[in-house]
Amino acid sequence: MLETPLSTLGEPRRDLSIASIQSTIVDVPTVRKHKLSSLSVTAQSYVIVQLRLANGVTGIGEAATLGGPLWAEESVESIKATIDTYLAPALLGASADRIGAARARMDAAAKRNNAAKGAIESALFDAVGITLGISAAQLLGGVVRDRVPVLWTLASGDPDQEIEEAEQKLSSRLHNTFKVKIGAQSPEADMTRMRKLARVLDGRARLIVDANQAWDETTALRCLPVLADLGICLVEQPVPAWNIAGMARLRARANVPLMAYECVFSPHDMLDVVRAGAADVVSLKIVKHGGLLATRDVAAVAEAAGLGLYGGCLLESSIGAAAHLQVFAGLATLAWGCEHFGPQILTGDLVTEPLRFADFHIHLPTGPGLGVTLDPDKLHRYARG
Ligand code: MUC
Ligand code: MG
Repeated sequence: MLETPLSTLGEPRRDLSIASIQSTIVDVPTVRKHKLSSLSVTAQSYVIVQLRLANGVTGIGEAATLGGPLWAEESVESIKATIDTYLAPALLGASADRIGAARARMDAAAKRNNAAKGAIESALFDAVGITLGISAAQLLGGVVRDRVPVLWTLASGDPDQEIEEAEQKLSSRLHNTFKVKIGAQSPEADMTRMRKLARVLDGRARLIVDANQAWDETTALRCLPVLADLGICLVEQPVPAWNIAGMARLRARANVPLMAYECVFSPHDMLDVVRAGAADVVSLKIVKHGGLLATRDVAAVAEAAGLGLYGGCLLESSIGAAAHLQVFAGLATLAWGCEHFGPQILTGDLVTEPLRFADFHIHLPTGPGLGVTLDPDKLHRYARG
């Protein structure tokens, strides 16, 4: 045995063996339609994991999806089935503080299924942190920053509505960077929309765009100079995830930095993007990478290659957002801030005390584990069926 698990230390409080893992599908309506290039949502679906230890502590985690199995392969239905049938049985009785070993057990029980694994690993960090009275960020090595600049995503497709929404966020000092979702309409219509947004918000806000893989290489070649002229500071995943060589060719000619998103799930994907010279920035996300530890692995590859880091989201509630913040808090650099707008786009959150947004930043919650507490009434209210 290489180490003494905390569960053998004698105090009953320290019995960290995993007693049960429960998963619940919830659907929470959004305040407005959120339109991406290939899907739109009016309710956001999650699987909430409650992982109970033998010492009585329960940790929570969340797996988010977008549009069923449209944004990625996993849907809430498949995530729940994978957790209940394969991942939970592989972990029952194991010691929760051996998170690396739990990761290996999950990988042996199911290939990929990263959102499902990420939700369970979040719950492990939460349960162990609560037991020890320290945050997940502390378990991961400690806090470098306790707040992160946070942007807002404009995604109704109607520029007048989007300007009104942006003005509201600016005047309440919640957000001064906006990510505009493009690709659901023609490139010409999107460029007209972007000209309008850039003109009205000029000098008061930074704009980035996210094409969600909508363009082919020639369309991207035509549009990137327009976006660069408008002062757009970052373009996310303009071409399909498979077209890493195309993204590298675009990057060589573009005057605007490119962010890799759908093309980077694993650290190996990250390495491929680095080798191809296909991106300036990478968007990190627990559901893509499969957990807090894996998110750090991807970040390490990107950092080693000199890429900028950006904290992505999949419209997580405060539970999933808190798990991300616990990782983001400990990264050496996070030059591009993050985008956790989920808690504000939902008509109701799932925690007793939502995350704090102030002065254009989202704040790392204080408190052990993930730092947020599941509200059982809300879980009940939004639970499917
Ligand atoms: C993405 O492409 O960034 C998450 C938030 C959002 O607006 O879209 C998704 C995925
Ligand atoms: Mg994106």
